[in-house]
Amino acid sequence: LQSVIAQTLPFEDQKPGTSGLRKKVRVFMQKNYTENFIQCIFDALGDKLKGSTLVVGGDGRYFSKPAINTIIRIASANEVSKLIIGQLGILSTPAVSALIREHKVLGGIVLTASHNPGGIRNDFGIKYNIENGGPAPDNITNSIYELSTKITQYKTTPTLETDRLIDILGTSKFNVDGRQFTVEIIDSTTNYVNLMKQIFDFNKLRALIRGTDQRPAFNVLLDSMNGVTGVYVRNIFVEELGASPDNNVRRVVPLDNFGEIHPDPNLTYAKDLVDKLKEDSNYDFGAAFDGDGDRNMILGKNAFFVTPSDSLAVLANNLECIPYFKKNGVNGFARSMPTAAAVDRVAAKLGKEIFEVPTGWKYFGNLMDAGRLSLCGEESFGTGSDHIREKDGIWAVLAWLSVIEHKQMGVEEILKEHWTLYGRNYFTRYDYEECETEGANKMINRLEGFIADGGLVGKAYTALGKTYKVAKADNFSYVDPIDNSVAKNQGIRILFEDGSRLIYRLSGTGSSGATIRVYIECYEKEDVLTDAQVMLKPLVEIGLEISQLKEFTGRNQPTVIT
Ligand code: VG1
Ligand code: CO
Repeated sequence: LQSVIAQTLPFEDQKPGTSGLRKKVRVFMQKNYTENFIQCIFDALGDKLKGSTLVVGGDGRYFSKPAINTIIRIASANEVSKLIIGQLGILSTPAVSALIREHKVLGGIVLTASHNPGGIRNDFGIKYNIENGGPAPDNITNSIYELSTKITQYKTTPTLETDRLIDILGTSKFNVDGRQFTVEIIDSTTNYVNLMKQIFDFNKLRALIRGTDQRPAFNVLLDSMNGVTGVYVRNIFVEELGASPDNNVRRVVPLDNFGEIHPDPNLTYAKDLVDKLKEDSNYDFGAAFDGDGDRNMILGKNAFFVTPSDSLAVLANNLECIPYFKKNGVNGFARSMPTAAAVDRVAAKLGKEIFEVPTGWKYFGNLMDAGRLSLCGEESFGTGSDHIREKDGIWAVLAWLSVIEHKQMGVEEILKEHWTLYGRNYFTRYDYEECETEGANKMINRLEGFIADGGLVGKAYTALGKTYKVAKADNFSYVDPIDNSVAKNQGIRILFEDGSRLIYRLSGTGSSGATIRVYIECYEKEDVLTDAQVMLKPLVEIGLEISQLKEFTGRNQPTVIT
């Protein structure tokens, strides 16, 4: 086969966001749009690309197959020596990360827009992961973007027959320009399932889920939301751990449009699961995952909600019951900046290092590689450890079940015990999705003005009888402790004297308009059982007042509250 050089023109909008390039499917379908971006990824890798192996796969959303075929042809022409691809293009984001590490390859390309809706009218995405298995750091995504603004040609092998190539397990070898090019189609779950077996005690988990002579079965309901985790859930929970395919799992067949739902595990988009647990008190536990399998939501009996910031803290406090940590020890903990600081209290008590990084999993990778970080999380339903370099929804559920098995306590009991010991960091996030960009930018600019002129500091705000005084206000900036790289303007923070926080950010994962996120947090030592929305109401009002969000966006209500 002979490769050719195809002429092209740059697109102006190929700047990767928090987690890769995400656009409407029709944007990716434009002539040369996907080709350009793939070529720019390869060009950004420079000399390392020649002779390399890459992993390719994704959540199976609409447009995955044509995108993978494009990657195969362009990779072959760019002297990549081998692609390892999940059958039918299916690999969860954590599974890609695990494969890159297992096979010690140069990197991987993940085809997903994660929790964004899929299907022809919705979103597609492409993300590059580096050799540690984690999302490419800013310097690489910036260089991909730079290249995309200048690209004039790409290399491809148009005659390489890709039809049904990814459907069947096995290895195909091609001769391209006199070099050998290999495509290996692998089972989507084998490697990941083996990794989970090494980390957790499957015998104990099976006893928990199936019950024993002494104990009834712990009744779980796992919701894959028609996303990629379905295949992993069936394999791990049904086949390995003996969960019932009828009663313990739901929506476990991956669909390319996620059945027209928003595959985002939170109280709004996974309301279906919440309602099921409320209706049926036979369930002891519920969990949901996002489209690409890196997010998780944990619920207890009657849909008792565990906020992700608390989930992280509880796991941090109980890691010793998981074989992986027993063997490897526990290094430090970390959270993204907007995540509530519950885990900080656990770190202080256990004498562990704690890191606060910008939003996005890519900022955890260096700390893990340096052996400083074992467990981390984000308020956006992301939890994970240094077993891979992505957050990991299934891992989080297995970790929670391990803690439950070890403590022989339910979810709500575990949380209440935790709060009694540490106090409670109340947290909520208000999302205003797809606002008009102009108004959202004006709002943020005005807040930035307050920070520049120092005007907020010392001011007192009162709402519903509570008064908060501003101690500090800034735009979060992070210096990576390992490579000293700097990430600026990562979110506006208003920090109050009592430790409460208000944070404002614009989302970097949306595909249209501007999504504003407002993060609200306070801490209570004694009063730990109040409803979070009630407890945080005064701060929410103050947050709206300071930002004038309603005036700038015309929105009276958030789209999603978590
Ligand atoms: C959101 C979350 C962030 C998360 C990112 C990717 O980013 O807030 O915490 O890391 O999504 O998650 P943003 O910029 O929209 O706030 V997912 O499951 O894409 O992989
Ligand atoms: Co995701």
